[in-house]
Amino acid sequence: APESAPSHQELFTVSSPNVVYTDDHIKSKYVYHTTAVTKAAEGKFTAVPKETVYDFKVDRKVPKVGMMLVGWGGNNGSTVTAGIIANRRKLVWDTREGPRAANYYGSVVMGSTIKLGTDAETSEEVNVPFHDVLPMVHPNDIVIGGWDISSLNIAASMDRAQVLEPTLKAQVYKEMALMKPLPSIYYPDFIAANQEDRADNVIPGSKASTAHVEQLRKDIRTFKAQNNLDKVIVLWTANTERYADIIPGVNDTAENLLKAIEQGHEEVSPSTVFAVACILENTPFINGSPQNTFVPGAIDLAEKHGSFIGGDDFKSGQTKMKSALVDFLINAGIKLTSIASYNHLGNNDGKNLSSQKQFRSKEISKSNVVDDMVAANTVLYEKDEHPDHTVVIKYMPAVGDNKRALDEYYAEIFMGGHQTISIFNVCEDSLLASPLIIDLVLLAEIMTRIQWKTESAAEYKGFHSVLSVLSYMLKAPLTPPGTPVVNSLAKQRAALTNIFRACIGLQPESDMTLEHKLF
Ligand code: NAI
Ligand code: DG6
Repeated sequence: APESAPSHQELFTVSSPNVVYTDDHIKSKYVYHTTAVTKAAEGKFTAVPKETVYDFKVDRKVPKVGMMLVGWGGNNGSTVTAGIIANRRKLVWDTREGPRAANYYGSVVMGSTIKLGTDAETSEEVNVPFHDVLPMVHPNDIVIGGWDISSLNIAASMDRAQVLEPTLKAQVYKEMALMKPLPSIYYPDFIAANQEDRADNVIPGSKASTAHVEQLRKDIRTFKAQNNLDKVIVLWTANTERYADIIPGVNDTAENLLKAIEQGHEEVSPSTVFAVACILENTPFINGSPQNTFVPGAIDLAEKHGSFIGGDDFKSGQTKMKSALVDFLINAGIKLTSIASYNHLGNNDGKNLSSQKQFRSKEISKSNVVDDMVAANTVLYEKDEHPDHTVVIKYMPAVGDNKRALDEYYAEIFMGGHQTISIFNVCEDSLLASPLIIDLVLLAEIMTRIQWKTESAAEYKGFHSVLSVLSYMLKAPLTPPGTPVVNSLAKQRAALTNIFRACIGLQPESDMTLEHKLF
């Protein structure tokens, strides 16, 4: 693991009366423009431009960060660990197609750029790496740890996953063999019965308890102390659980949830116990699986403690395509009438999802991803009208982690015609999910260092506990209670980049490029 907190070199500074750099902070004054709409008579509207002035403050000190993965010994956990080590050590390995070098492809933060502005002399676009917009942690500097109900060390887990090339594995094996997952909590009813044979590393007790919460809190504190960390982020990349029933008096409020845990209520899932432990430890917790970890009581608890939570379910391949393609079709005025999404995979995730209750959690998160785009187009769709949408997942051991996803989009076009788009997407699922884990950790971390206030307020405060800004990486974005869910991939990315820009006093990227049109 890296020895000390890394230093960060800023690639650019913003020169503006609205932006101040101190040794510790970047402070910006930002005018946020919105449009308030009121309904007038006969279905007409009145739109009134509004301005709100916000002060943002970003802590410039890049902390030493630890990432603790729940399900560390799984395909995602072992793959992301090997990937970070390979990048840290700048490894190159042979493949049948020639040498390959470590990279962070698939990570928005590490692999993409944003437009900073236009060159003052040439008027050409100046783009900067996303990672350089704010002082962010570098993934190579992350210390990795975590829990798994399987006792295999992470090198052996990497073998079990069958994702990476043997020539790469050989170079990281020794280091990863020393990585041992902490015992975890296992309540058999929540994951598929076919997972039982790997559960040989469990903390005693098969239902929620305060002792479990306290043990997980202790694990986080110990990991932090042993590695001299400023901060820890915890991420659930363990098996998909079944949904927990929402029961009044049990998991509907923070108080009831804590009481239910104390009383060992059987409807409190392991992922919720992890969430509660993290919230009480003021450690950001992200759920990469689809189940309803964040029952109302957990959200309430996070709000009360001002602790960050984010979820649900990594959006890696099929759904990412869906949230881009459906956005395109509907915004192009094409009436999408059905989506048939089929996929098969042969890894342990597929095995777990072959059980009906766990599949149901995934079916829900994969199915709700177009609702806002459909609802927004009142020209194409009547109120409550939806395209047909079906999701099928089959377990096919032979293909391992190489998931096959087949999608058919069927749409109505001009004058009663039809358009059918078929997509066949094949890729190693864990190689898509691993960079998302990195993005989620880096983004959750920087969100702990951004504060805001209105002009008149005396004190700065953090963003809302529910980090909807992570939506780009998640299939079923969790948003603050009562606020809308945005599924359009383009809007999710714009929200992220424009919030970052606001923190350095820059206007949202409008893509108007009037400088190229008005002269
Ligand atoms: P996996 O089955 O290989 O790994 C899950 C790990 O979690 C296993 O090692 C298992 O022993 C462990 N585990 C189960 N219950 C646990 C508990 N209570 N505490 C600690 N460890 C526990 O699955 P994989 O492929 O790594 O995926 C992980 C999760 O991410 C799944 O829920 C999957 O649905 C979700 N996901 C994966 C995506 C991908 O592209 N790979 C995309 C979207 C979501
Ligand atoms: C098969 O659907 C297994 C799932 O875990 C998915 O691979 C995972 O949720 C990724 O889904 P998507 O739709 O983002 O590719």
